[in-house]
Amino acid sequence: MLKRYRAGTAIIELVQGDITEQDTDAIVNAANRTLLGGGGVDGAIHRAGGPAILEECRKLGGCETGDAKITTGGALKARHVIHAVGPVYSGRPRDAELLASAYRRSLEVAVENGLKTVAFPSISTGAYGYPVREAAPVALSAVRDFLLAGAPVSLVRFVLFDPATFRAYEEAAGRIFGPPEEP
Ligand code: AR6
Repeated sequence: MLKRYRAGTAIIELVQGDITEQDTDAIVNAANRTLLGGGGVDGAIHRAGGPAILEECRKLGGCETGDAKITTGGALKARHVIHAVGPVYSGRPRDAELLASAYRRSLEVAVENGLKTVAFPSISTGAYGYPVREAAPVALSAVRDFLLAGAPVSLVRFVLFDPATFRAYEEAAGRIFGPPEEP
């Protein structure tokens, strides 16, 4: 399952799958403020990437909510992992600001490191409880706005783990971008 949209000269893709298998320049981790690992996609990335990632994370001194920091990709196909911290859902307007910031900061860190292709999971919609129907338009709009501002990133791929999450992003993308490009 692959849906493709355009934002300026960049491509935004939605796929259902496992982010640890992506061959983009960077994959983004939905981390917590300690950056010392956890469950969900964080656990999967550290398992697949091996101990080198955690060793680097220990030196980063944590990360604020809405911010992102980079390490190498260890044994992953992706050469880099960008560890982003989304908000724990509270139902307040600030949630959307912090979630958008986590996406934007991840892309800024990618650009600072010369990276052109980035894969994201659905940040905050697992353990952090952000309803995916609310999170998807925030995530897609934040990425679109960043790309439309002329950032030198050619591909942003959302790698969505389960069918319900994929559908929520597909519906939001239809509202934001219109119909997907023909395959
Ligand atoms: N590939 C892509 N997406 C995945 C994968 C995978 N391999 N595994 C899970 N997901 P979560 P959060 C999806 O809970 O809500 C951790 O303990 C998952 O189905 O991983 O930001 C951290 O250390 C869901 O759609 O992240 C933090 O403490 C999405 O990834 C906390 O969880 C996000 O779910 C962060 O919570």
